[in-house]
Amino acid sequence: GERRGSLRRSDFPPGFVFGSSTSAYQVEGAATEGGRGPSVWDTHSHLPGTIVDNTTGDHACDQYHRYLEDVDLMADIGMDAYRFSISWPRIFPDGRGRVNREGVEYYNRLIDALLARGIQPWVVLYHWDLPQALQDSLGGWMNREIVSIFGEYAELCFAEFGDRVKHWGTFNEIHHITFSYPNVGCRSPSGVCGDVHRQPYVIGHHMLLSHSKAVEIYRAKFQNRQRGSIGIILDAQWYEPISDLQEDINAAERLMAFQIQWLMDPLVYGHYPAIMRNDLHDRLPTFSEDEAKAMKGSFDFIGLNHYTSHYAKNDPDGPEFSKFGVELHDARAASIYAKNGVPIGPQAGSPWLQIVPWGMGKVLERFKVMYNNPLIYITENGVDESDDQGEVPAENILQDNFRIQYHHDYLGYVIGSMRNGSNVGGYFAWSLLDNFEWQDGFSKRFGLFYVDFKNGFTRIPKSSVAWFKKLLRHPKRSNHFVS
Ligand code: GBH
Repeated sequence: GERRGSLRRSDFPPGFVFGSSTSAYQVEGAATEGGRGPSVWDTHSHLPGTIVDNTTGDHACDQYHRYLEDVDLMADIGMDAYRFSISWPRIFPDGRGRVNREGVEYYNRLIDALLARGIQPWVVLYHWDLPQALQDSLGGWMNREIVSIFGEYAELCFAEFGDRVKHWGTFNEIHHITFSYPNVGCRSPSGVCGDVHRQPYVIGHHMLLSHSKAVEIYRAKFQNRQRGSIGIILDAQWYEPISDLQEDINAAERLMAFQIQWLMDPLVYGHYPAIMRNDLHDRLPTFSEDEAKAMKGSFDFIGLNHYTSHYAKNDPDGPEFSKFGVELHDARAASIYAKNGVPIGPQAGSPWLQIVPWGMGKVLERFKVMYNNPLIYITENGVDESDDQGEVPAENILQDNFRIQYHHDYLGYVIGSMRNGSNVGGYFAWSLLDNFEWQDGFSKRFGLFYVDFKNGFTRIPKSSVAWFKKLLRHPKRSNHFVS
């Protein structure tokens, strides 16, 4: 359309950061190389019949061997930052104790390569790949002991990398993990399932405590000297009430609370929100006074992963208990993709992903109003092509005009939100590369670059690469506004 391609860096405030995101298990590969220990995702993906296309992340995008090439790709686009995660079992193969220097050296090389090309490393400590050893010996996130063990891992990372890493994220998507990790943890031979109606809230509780422990360590021992910032990454889609009925409006509110208030209220106020406590009673743990104190204000920024929006409908009995059904069940709400047969937005490759740019504005507005306008970075936003059998010819995928439109339109709402006062500091596209899309294996392609997994992992730019390059090639306004 008309507006397409019209975005410029100068439409964004000085210093606004553009980057792309990945995560360790989804791109690194080299699962058994460099002294890396196994994670719960290795175990999970190797169970027969688990991943839709029967693949694993053993090789993924082979970034472990190709990081220099990937850093060059980012530099060529003009990206300011790269958000990646550290594989915990690459640093601590047994989860704790013995440090694998080869793993530390890998991340040193990656960080140095980024900095050499003027790209800021944004590092996430936990993007789902728990060391299998901690699952086996402790029951993983179900055991409270993990809080101090996560603290040790975080401290090692701050000490090794914090001289060069100035942006840290503790957890990627606690909300999502707590409802999906049980499938992962439980299905692995050592899985500890426990009570499925309590488990998500116990896991989430331990993750919040682990987050605040890491922040406490960073602030006490590193932040003054290293001068970096630390935050947490939340996932939130928008839920639009399917009707004007108060019961549907309330259902949408509950679903938003399960994603945002559940985690933000502790981080801001030190306790869980009433809207969830009222329903869950003692299934929701509580924070001691000391824990609440440490939790309050334990972030410098919030990372927001946002992709899509759905309709919410009241459902007093709760939808049937299913893979992600605990949340819908407990929120007594149904998540619906269409109203009167009209989809909420165009369908992307993944069934759960409808293209609804205005939802970005709604979620940003909610953070601004509810939490006194925190600093937010959009840490993931993106869209995919389906390649279910892995047989769609590359040339059919490379012309990704719908992806250009997606980023253009969602960025339009980011700009609109900033004009309305939202404090947004940057935007990261998910993802740099097509990669291992968890349960969906390689059947969904979220990359700006196509990856030919069957032919030497060749990276081929989709059209969106040229679009981002054009957007980013203009001089950074920040250069003119150095204070
Ligand atoms: C992100 O989560 C992840 O951080 C990233 O690793 C991943 O590659 C990216 O999404 C793309 O999926 O299958 O209908 O039950 C985004 C939040 C929430 C999106 C759960 C997928 C699955 C819903 N995710 N949702 S469904």
